[in-house]
Amino acid sequence: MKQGKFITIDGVEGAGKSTQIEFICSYLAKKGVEVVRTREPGGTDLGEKIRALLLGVETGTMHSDTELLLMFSARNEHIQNKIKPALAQGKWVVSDRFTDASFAYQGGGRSLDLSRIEALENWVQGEFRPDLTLLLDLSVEIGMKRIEARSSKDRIEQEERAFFERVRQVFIDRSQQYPERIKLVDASVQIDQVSQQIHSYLEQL
Ligand code: Z5A
Repeated sequence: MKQGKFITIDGVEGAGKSTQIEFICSYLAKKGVEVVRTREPGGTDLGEKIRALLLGVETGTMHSDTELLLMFSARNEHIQNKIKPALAQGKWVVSDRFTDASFAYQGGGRSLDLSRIEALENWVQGEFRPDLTLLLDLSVEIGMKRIEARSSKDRIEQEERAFFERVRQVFIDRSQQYPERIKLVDASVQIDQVSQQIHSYLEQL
């Protein structure tokens, strides 16, 4: 049976994920590929409700383990009810963030034990992993400058700079740990130059 490909895109805030997802989806569409665009946390009706709890400032404080478990609860819905069914129909799925973000934000940012995140990854996903992960790498300073014009920050965006430095470091570490899957993209350059780097990885896929 024809099986689609699963592409994820990740990075610190302001790295340009949303901008580049537009490029990826239109590139694949031109190639005649049917694409499902989605995001995490979220992507399903229940997942979007969990997203609102996770990111809404009105939620207030939340234990870091609760945050991690909610990320994986939303992810389970996403995989079972959206990602896997689409792939089985031969569609390609492009997700704005996936499990690498749990390692970076909850593992790096919140300093949770990475082996516990791995245990959840194996439980929820089994051997299921993206075919390609594009990691948009950018200094925290530039990323923050790019989004500072936004009127409000979500619950996680309100963290201090050191949190996001730890997030970035875990992303970089993972790209070195899984070089076959995770491709580091220099996101500090102009939009079309970022797209060019992504283009070459898509061609390889
Ligand atoms: N999270 C988590 O903690 N654990 C998990 O497991 C998962 C997620 C899955 C989701 O937010 C939050 O959930 C996120 C991680 C956490 N938390 N935080 N904080 P999200 O992914 O929905 O939103 P985001 O991370 O805040 O993304 P973003 O801020 O929207 O950034 P972006 O999509 O990467 O950037 P953009 O919107 O494409 O671009 C930002 C601006 O920069 C915009 O004005 C662009 O025109 C501009 N831009 C883009 N590229 C360039 C270049 N190359 N040069 C100059 N300017 C550029």
